[in-house]
Amino acid sequence: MKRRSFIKAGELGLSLALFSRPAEGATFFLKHYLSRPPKETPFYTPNQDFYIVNYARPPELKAEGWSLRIAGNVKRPLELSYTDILARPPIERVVTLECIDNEVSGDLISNALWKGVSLRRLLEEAGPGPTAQDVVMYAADDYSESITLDRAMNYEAFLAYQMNGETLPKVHGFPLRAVAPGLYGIKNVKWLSRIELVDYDYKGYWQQRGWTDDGQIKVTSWIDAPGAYNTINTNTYTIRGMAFSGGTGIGEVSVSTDGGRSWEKAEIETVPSLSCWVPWRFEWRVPSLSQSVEIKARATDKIGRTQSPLLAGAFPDGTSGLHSVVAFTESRP
Ligand SMILES: Nc1nc2c(c(=O)[nH]1)N[C@H]1C(S)=C(S)[C@@H](COP(=O)(O)O)O[C@H]1N2
Ligand SMILES: [Mo]
Repeated sequence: MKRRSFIKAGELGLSLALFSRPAEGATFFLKHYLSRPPKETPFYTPNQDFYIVNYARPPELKAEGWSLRIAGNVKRPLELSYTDILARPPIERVVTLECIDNEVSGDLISNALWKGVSLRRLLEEAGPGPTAQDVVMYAADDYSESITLDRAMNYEAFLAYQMNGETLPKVHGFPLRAVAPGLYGIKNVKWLSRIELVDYDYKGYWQQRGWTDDGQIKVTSWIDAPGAYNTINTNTYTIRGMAFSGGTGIGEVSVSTDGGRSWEKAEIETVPSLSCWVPWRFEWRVPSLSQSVEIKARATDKIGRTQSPLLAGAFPDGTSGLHSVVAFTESRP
């Protein structure tokens, strides 16, 4: 990576020298060296392409001999084998996972159809004590995280053993992982070994280091096409991308082709759940002018939260900002 950009910097000097006007030289450089093809984001991410974030080596677990304990402040502690889990009524949901480290338009986000058992159902079997506050999830790699009992009961959280119709792959948490719609990846604990209900606000590994306890996903959207510094010389062009809100569904996406001065509504696709990303598109009538344009996207969810334009890094509660892509249009006869 570093070496590539070093060579490019050298090429920049060369190509700039070929032009009398520096601005023209810069445009030439952007078009020819930094242009990136449009991105294809398939609605369902194939398992082999699904992003992975592991803090340790994935533990080698066998379904045989593995069990999940549900204990702590519950009336009837449970110990469930893999076959016990599979014997419970299954649920299937389309949920997009996003890492809290994902940059706006980054790659640490993927979408799958998951199959598993409702966490609410299992907790009801165990019977939460009246003073229980947090549901702590412990994993075989020594990771642990918590969600509130309210989150566990009322936001369709589940424990998944299948991903896109296949047995949950080892790197994604085999035999069983949590899927917590609306909450960043950190709360979606893989390789589950034990669930404990506690009467206090449990601070997991990241909370002890100042990261968000709540973990609610921020509204985001990004542009897949055009790619950076593409040249567009057709009369119309389909600007497209994706939007995601966590668990609240996308209500609206707007697009600007003038750097954010004016906005127009994009078309959004109908998707199978409120907890997955949403493809959008905008048919742009391309001006017949030789110019650079800055394209931006902005999403609003179904409960009226709008994507924040403020640039934020991942710490402490997730990135924000508007994705922007610079492209070049050309005058046409
Ligand atoms: N046990 C365990 N669970 C974990 C992690 C981990 O390292 N260990 N990483 C978390 C993080 S930061 C993210 S973003 C998601 C990633 O899930 P994936 O690798 O299946 O995409 O898992 C979460 N659950
Ligand atoms: Mo993450």
